[in-house]
Amino acid sequence: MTLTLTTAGESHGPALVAIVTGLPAGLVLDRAAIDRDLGRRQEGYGRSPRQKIETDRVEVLAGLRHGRTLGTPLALVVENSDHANWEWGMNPWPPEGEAEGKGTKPVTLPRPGHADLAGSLKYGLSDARDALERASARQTAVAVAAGAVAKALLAEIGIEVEGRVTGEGLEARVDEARAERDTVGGVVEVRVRGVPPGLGSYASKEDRLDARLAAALMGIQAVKGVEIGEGFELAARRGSEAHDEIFRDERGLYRETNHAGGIEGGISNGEEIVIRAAMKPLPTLMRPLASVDLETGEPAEALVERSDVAAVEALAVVAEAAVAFELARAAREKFGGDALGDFVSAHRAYVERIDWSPR
Ligand code: EPS
Repeated sequence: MTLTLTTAGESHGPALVAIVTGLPAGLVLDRAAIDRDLGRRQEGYGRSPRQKIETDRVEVLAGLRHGRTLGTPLALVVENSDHANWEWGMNPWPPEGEAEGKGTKPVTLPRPGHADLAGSLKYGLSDARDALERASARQTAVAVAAGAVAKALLAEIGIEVEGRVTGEGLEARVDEARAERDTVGGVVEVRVRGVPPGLGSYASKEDRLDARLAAALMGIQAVKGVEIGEGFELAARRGSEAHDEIFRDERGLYRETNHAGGIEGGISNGEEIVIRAAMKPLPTLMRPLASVDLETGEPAEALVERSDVAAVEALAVVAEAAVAFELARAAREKFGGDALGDFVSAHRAYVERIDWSPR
């Protein structure tokens, strides 16, 4: 039994779509909780004025009845309200009548750092909009909805996932960058409590929980680095300062440190999972970088279009969703079950066998 997520949708197309398969039957979903995460993703300092156009809400088209999963594919939809301004430019079908609204002029000025150039070359595009629309981080809205579903499943076995921005002074950095018509990135951290030892495996590289979580985070737009536990810092330490010694008291086995970030040998070890992602500054600058007009071959300034100055706080929510989804997938593999109760019972039997409880 595994969990899968397939998404579709362009930034200014009619809607974003996700299909989640492999959920057990009987999981209660709370619409308000999903919408709350969609709202959290839209907040944050430095976001584009687009966030005022849209108030994201989830629609469910399949797999749910009266708020309970059916154990069948769950189909989620988040509409793009902004599509109303792009009806000609992003019409799935050849539009009728005069070109009108946004997206009608081909994009030929690739932004360094965006998918514009590489996407145009790869797919043979004369309008980089065909690349940038799907490459856009707008897509993360529906991934957050799927993540909220994963969090509901994880909560049934006592696992909690929480993302946050690390460091301080984001607002000042955003204000400064905005004034200079520039952009900023940042670092987010996701912590997961209640994960028993034993999710993931060293059997193959595809099974390793650290590799899977890293791939989940690297799959998010603008993420350029991932670190688990003390990650890069460990490289400079001695073994005696880098590993988490093992102790036992009346409650069982425990560690006093968590340098490893809760994963050893590609397997969760029962400690808190701690994982960080570094986001590069967004590539759409109001003071554009040097580029080349792909139509004329002449030097030019990169495309300027409405964008965020920073989306780091949004990334914290998106990263939380991505980590939750991947952990839910690992939990489905370990505990299986067609009915929610089977899944919960298998988890309970397992933690009893290994005599583990969260601290
Ligand atoms: C994005 C550019 C901006 C962001 C968008 C991601 O969109 P627009 O060009 O329409 O202003 O607002 O993010 C969202 C719409 C969202 O909901 O997160 C990009 O190029 O990645």
